[in-house]
Amino acid sequence: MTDGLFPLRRERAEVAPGAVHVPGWLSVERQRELVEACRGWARGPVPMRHTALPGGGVMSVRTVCVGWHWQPYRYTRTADDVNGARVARFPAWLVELGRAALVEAYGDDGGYAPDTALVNFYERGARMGMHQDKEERSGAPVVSLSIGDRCVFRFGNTETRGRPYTDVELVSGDLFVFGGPSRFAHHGVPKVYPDTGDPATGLAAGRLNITLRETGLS
Ligand code: MD3
Ligand code: FE
Repeated sequence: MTDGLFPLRRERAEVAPGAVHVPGWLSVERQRELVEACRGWARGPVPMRHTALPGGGVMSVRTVCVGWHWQPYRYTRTADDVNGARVARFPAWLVELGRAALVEAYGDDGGYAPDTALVNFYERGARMGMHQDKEERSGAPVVSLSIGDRCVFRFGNTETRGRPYTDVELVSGDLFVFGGPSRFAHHGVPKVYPDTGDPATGLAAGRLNITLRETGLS
């Protein structure tokens, strides 16, 4: 089945080798807990903000990091591009959630030990251009959790930012795991559909994405 032709596919699928989409993995209750946790991280010690880009622009999404702070294009323990504070520590329950995600996707957690989470918030009109995540020194999978408004997630290839790519609709509660040959593929979020989330998650508007990663740093 081709996602581009069937954007409403809502079954589990391996979109590319190592890239597993599990629709509806998070219960509404679990999503509500995650929204609350993200609200806490967004307040501090490092406030959620639009990341400044080296070229002078800012990203349209707002981001807060947990465990390690990501800035273009490195990880640090302190948020030197925000307020200099040490980022929030990475909680044990989030390690367990990451392992459960890998068991769900691959049948085995592979000793997964995520130590950073990037929380992205998409307000109306926010998007994310095609990019690779390659600041991590580990080839361990990335776990992505979506809450709130539906979006188009574009999953590309490791060679170029352009075609070929596959568009997948991500809905509140969806899990996506990117491991193996998919770990360093280009990807982006070209569109978010406003007011398509379920307020029962605690998110009245917008889209929240949480990614768990292993930095390979110490
Ligand atoms: C595939 N976030 O934070 S999640 C990011 O929805 C990021 O906010 C998007 O891209 C978002 O870097 C997409 C899906 C995702 C995240 C990381 C990946 C896919 C990935 C890393 C490698 C391969
Ligand atoms: Fe990314």
